[in-house]
Amino acid sequence: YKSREIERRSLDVDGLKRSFLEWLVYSVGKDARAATRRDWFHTVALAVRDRLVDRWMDTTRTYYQQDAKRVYYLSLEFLIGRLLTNSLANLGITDQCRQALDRIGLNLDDVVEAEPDAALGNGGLGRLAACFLDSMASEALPGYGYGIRYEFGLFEQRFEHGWQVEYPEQWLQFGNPWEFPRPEVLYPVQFYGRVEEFRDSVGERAYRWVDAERVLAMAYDTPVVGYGGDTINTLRLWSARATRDFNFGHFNDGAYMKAVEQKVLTENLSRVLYPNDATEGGKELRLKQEYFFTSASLQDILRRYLQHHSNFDSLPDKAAIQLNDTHPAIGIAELMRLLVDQHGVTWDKAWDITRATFSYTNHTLLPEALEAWPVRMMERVLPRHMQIIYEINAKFLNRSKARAAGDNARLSRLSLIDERGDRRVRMGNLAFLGSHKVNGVSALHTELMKQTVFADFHAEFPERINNKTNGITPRRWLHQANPPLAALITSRIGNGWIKDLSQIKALAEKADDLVFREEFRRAKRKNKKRLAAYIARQTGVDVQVDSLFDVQVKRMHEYKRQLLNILQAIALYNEMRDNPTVSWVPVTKIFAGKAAPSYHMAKLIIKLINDVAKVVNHDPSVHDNLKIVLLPNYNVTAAEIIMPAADLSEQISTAGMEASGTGNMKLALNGALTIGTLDGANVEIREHVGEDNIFIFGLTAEEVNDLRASGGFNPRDVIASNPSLKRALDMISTGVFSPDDPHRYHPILQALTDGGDHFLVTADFSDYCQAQQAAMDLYRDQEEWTRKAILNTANMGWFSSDRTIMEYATEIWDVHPVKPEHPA
Ligand code: 26Q
Repeated sequence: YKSREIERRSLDVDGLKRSFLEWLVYSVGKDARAATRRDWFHTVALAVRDRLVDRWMDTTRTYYQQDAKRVYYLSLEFLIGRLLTNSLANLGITDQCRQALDRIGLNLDDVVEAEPDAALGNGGLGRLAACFLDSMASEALPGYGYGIRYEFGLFEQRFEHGWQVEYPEQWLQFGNPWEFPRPEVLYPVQFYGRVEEFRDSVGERAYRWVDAERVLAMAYDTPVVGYGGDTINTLRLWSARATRDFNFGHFNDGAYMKAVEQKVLTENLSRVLYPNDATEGGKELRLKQEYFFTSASLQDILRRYLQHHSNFDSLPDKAAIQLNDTHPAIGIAELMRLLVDQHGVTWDKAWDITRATFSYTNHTLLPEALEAWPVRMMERVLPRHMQIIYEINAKFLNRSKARAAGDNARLSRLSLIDERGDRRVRMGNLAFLGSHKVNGVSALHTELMKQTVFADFHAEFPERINNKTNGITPRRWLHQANPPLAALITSRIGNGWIKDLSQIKALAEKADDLVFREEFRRAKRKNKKRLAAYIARQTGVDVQVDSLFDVQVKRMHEYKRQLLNILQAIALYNEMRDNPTVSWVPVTKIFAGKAAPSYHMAKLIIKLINDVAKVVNHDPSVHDNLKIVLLPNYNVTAAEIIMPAADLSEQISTAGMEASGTGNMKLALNGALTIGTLDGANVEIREHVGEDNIFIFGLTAEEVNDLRASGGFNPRDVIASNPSLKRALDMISTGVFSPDDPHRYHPILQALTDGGDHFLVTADFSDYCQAQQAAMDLYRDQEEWTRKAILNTANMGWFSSDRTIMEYATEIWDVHPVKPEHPA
């Protein structure tokens, strides 16, 4: 028994090896000859998990004993990806683990490949939440993530005849070794029913929610290992369970099958992640998901608080709750309900506590992406919350009325209810009003918030809006994803950068060092070879390792303008065919990204890229100087292969539309040069890397705004005056890329012409092509290109999510690092 205990903690090669063999036999239930790669993954993960548990409990106990202020990050998405490499690296036992596996005749890299990619998110917002978890743990901040344990993550994308087809993503199929089910951590969550008014013990009007349906939320905990392995925080995800009493009623009636059916329906609540990264209006199940996890999280937060306190006065001193977009914004009404209805706090006091506890991050200005739930639905699903929202609104509008001085348009814009058409609850307004701080995710985005969606609220509460420019974790996005470059950096400046990315600045002086440049290129080339092999495996296309790897990887969206990129590719293809004797810079255009299943235009753009790729890649007249690939099923794992291998980073959204971007940061940190518009965090990337080391083109946000406002833009004129654009569009419209269906791309051409080209693809085309030309010209000068690439890496230190998270901690949450205490 004693030796077993030591075994579970040992970090040396022998101890790890013995642990692996023991886990394989006694927990996975296989012998070494019969074990599959997946068995070994489970074995290694379970053994590594053992090494976390003591420190995890130490961390949790220390927070409890010190009654530390905690921050709760409420997010409907956590795009974490794989955890094995991450856990090993943060614990600092990668080498030991590799050697231990060597001795069993196994390769760590193969074992790692058997882990499914946890895709509990759509894109930027979900990945940001995952980077924040890593940074909170690495900065020793008492931070908890709360979300949903979806049984199915983001769909798996395949291409069939060039079209996107979605398949269920069954990440839990073979079990999840990282999670700890907590069947005893169970909270009731209610839906439907009605509200009854009654008189409380002192004769005051009070309300209770009755005849509601009940669902249980059960917790699953995943340890979040900080760098160095000292702090280990918790990600708590909720899973829906049917209540037992509910089923028994039916059982006694003999309606057994009905009861089981009901149970399945109830548990659908946590079945699947919604695959839209912009709102699709009004799906009831989505509203129920939002309330389900928010209510369970708040009950859990209050339970923890009440272990040390007997009233709620100091809740804001002990808990900060961050709303990741409006998806958990119903939490504001829910905390009011819990305080007022369940715990007897007075309304005004409850409101002060609520506001002091919540803060809200906005991630988009797109009007179609601002959540607005139909009042009719809210009244049915969450009747008491609808009342509370009316009450908050009435009190607020009453107060504002005095200042609005008869400006009814202004009052109706401030209202929590959109009264136009079917009445809707504006979740952004609720989140703003119920928070003490509201932040945007880049400097430009935050300014635009003040000028557009929240202009009226900003006038009312000028201190509330603040900026927190996004960041990325250097552990996953440089240290783990890019071993060749990480090793090179460490060889020159030591490994302090992993924990404090600002130190990477010291590389800047090496940009003029010929030997360093050579080694930097060699690291990039290694990564490009790895990506080339991945491309060959995934698509069958062979690409030249020494071509310019031009990368656009992100969700498929019209505003992100993959269309602009593929049009430029067609124009370049034509130039190459027209001028076969010119010595062209070989270019590989790499795309990857999923489209929301109901977003037809985005899916048509996917088909277009695949159709163009097929023609170009098989045309011998371009002599392999241009290849186009669209990689299927972009996810965190694919990103870890792609980011380190890019030469050029495409960040070409219509200015004013991309809130921040975070792929832009991952690519620049890994030594890609950016070609981009002055949008989102690109603006700040330019400031940091220097304008000589980035290719900026296109209309600015202000120019876009003016152009749209004046209505003075006719895409047909622009097309007519640009022969290469006209030719590219003509090729699409005459079926050069779709001979089987020449009219296939009519909707795209329509949008670019009669549709008014809302995303200004034609308006920016010529400037974009010039910037592309400048990039290709520079690429001929490999020394100069490498110099600029190094300066990108060296100047990206500020974009660490450690910096971002410390700004949240000091300026919004007032939470402080707490060092875990380890008992002797
Ligand atoms: C809402 C309601 C119903 C169904 C789905 C949704 C939904 C889901 C996901 C709406 C939006 C999202 C995701 C948005 C997102 O990822 N936004 C990105 O956030 C990043 C992190 O701040 C930014 O860098 C990106 O610019 C922004 O697009």
